[in-house]
Amino acid sequence: MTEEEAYLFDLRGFIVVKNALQPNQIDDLSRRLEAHRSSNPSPILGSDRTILDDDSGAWSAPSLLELGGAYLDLVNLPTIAPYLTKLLGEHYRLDHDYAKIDSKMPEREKTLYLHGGGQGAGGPADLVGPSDGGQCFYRYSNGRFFNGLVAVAFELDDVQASDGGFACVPGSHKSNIGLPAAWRHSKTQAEVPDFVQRVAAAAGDAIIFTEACAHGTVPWEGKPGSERRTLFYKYCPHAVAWSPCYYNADNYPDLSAEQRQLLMPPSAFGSHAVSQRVWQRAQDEQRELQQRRAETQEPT
Ligand SMILES: O=C(O)CCC(=O)C(=O)O
Repeated sequence: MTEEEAYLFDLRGFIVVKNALQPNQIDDLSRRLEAHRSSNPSPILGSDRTILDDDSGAWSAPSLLELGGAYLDLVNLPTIAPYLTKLLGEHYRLDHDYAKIDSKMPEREKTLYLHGGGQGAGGPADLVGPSDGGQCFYRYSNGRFFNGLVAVAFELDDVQASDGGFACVPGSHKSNIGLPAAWRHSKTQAEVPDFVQRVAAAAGDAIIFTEACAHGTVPWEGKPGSERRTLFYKYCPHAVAWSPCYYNADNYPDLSAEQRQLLMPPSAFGSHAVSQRVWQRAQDEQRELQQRRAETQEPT
């Protein structure tokens, strides 16, 4: 992270990393996503959940990691990893992932809903968490960044600012006053307040933002038939969790040892050997439990 990028991240709450993905990676990600969409009418929302609950919507959707190939590479991409170390410290963890596809939608489904913002969270009704449990904080002190959740949005398509897509209230991650309710929702682009910055990006760029910055998705008004396909990988410091469940690295046999460590559940010691052993034991016990349940359900 250059001095200029650090300055801009602290000032605005986001930066755009140009060409974070190589053309062959964009092709691979795009091909696998389209293959999945063609056989699955409801696209993956993410993420892998060790505890599956069919009623819980997004929390029970499969992870993008199931698509394999470059989806695994994104976990610890060399063009992005140095930024994450700077913003989250050593031993940060991947908390959740999902794909988002923006296109012309019915009116009710395309509202810009600004969330996050203020010191920690955006107020009692905020999507990022009704209370500030530390999940979305932002701070810079002693020459270091501290973030509760850092999002990396990998763009697979070119997006002009006027098309729609990622937008935020620059600087709101340091605001002392929550976002006024009147500005939280915009049903059309015309309603979007003028202090909201719409961020353009090219295919292969990554927008890195702190979840503490008030942000959302501007209603899509790109060319007819156009889409914005964005892959979100969101990371926490090693002791922080945003999502209620954790990855099970055993579900993805092609992960490297380093990638497996990034899928660890939160703990004070990060991917320390002791925490790894404890987590391994928990996973082994869960597997055994599932096996015993299956055995007892078998017809006699
Ligand atoms: O569409 C976007 O880039 C913003 C997505 C968003 O609001 C989020 O990831 O919390």
